Amino acid sequence: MGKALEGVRILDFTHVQSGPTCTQLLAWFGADVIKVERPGEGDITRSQLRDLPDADSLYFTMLNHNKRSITLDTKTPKGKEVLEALIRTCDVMVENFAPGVLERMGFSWERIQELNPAMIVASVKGFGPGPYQDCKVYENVAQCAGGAASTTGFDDGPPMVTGAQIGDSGTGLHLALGIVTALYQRKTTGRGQKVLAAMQDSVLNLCRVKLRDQQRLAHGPMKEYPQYPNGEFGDTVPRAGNASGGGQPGWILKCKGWETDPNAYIYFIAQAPVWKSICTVIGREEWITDPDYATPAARLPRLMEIFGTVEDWTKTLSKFEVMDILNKYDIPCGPILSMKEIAEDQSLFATGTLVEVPHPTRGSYLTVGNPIKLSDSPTEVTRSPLLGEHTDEILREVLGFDDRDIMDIRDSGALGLVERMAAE
Ligand code: CAO
Repeated sequence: MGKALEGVRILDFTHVQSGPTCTQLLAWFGADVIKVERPGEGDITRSQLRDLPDADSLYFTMLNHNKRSITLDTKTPKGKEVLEALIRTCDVMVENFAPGVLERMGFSWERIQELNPAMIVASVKGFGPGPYQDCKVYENVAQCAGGAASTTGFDDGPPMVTGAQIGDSGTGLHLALGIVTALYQRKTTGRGQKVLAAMQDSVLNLCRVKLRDQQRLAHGPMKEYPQYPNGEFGDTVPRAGNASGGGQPGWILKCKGWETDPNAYIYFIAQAPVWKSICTVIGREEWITDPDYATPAARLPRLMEIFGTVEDWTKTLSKFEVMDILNKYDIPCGPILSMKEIAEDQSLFATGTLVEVPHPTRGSYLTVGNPIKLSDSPTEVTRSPLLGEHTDEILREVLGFDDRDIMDIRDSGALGLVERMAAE
C-alpha cells in the first residue's frame, strides 16, 4: 500500500531532539527524509548518553527511524554546492539550528527561495521574535518559559519540569503539522513558505488550560484547585499538585505495595455521574444521600477527606485490581505505569506503538513506533541510518552526480576525512 507522504522529499537539517522528532513523523508517513550531518561526528546525539561503546546511542536511534543519512561539510565550497543541489530537489527543509546559523552558512530564506521558490523552510527555534529570539534553548528552558514549570508540582514545593518532552517532541509535533499544512497550501499557490514553531509557543499551547485559569482567578478562587477552600490564591495560577485541572476532581492514591514500589499508585477521578457507584465500591453508601457529600458542590471542601477514604480502600488492592473493579462501574481511573511495565505491555506491541527494531551495530532495541495511525498509510518502523550510510546513493540517485563528480566532491573534503579515506 502507498504511503500518505510518498513523493515528498525532506532535506532534514535537524539535530538533537525537537527537529528529528518532526522529520521522523514525516518519514513514518512516507516522506523521503535525507538527514544531512556533519562529517565525523554527525548529529551530536549519536554519541550522547551512549549505553554501548561503539554503537549509535538509543537517544539517536529512537529519534531518527526511516531516514537516510548523508555526511556533508556545508561550510566548504563543494559542500555548499551539494546542499544547493539538495535544496533544488527537495520539497521541504527542516532545521533547528541556533538562530542565525543558517544565514551564517550562506542559506538565508532569500537565497533558498532563489534556488527553489517552492521550498518550504520549517524551523524550530527556542523563542519567536522578541527579546529572547537569539537564545539557544533546550527542553527544560522551554518548559520553564512556556508556563509548564510554574504550574507543575505542589504548592509548597519549587516549580517542576515534567518527564514528557513537551518542549522538544511537543514542538516537533507542532512543526510537522505546520509542514503538511504548508504542503497543502502549496498545491494552490505553487509557492513555498516559512514555517516556525517556537518551543516556548508550543509549550504554552499545551498549557492552554493554565492561561484559562489565569483569567478565571480574577473572578474568585478556583474551586477545583487543592488550595480551595483553606489555602491561599495569589495573583497567578498556583501549582495544583495532582489535581485534575478539568471539571472533575481527581488525585493520585496509594495502592497495595506503595511502601516499597514507587509506582503502586492509581489516578482516581471522583466523577459526579458515578458518585453512587464510588460510594458503593468503597463501602460508604451513606454518602450517597448525606447532604455533606451528595452533590459536587458539597464535596468540594471535603475532597481531600474523600480521597483519603477512597485511599483506605485502594491501599488494600494492587493498582491493577483497583483498575479492574472501578472500570466495571465506569469510574474513571488510571494506574501509574512504570516504564518497565509499559515496555512489557503486549497490547502496545500489537498496535505498533512499541516496536523491536534490528540494528547492525547495537542489535535489536525497543522503541516507540508511530503514535498516529492512518488506516490507509500504515507505518513500518525501520532503523535509523548509520552516519553517512547513504551518502553515495543520495549523490548518485537523488542528485544525479556521476562517478567523476562524486570523486571531485570526495576529494574536496566536503564529505569528510573518514569518508574520503574509506573510499581510497
Ligand atoms: N557542516 C558544517 N557545519 C555544520 C553542519 C554541517 N553539516 N551542521 C551544523 N554545522 C554547524 C553550524 O553551521 C553551526 O556553526 P556556527 O555556529 O559556526 O554558525 C554549528 O554547527 C552549531 O550549530 P548550533 O549552534 O545550532 O549547535 P549548538 O550545539 O551550539 O546548539 C541548540 C544546540 C539545540 C542549543 C541550538 O541548535 C538551538 O538553540 N536550536 C534551536 C532550538 C532547538 O531546537 N532546541 C532543542 C534542541 S533538542 O533539546
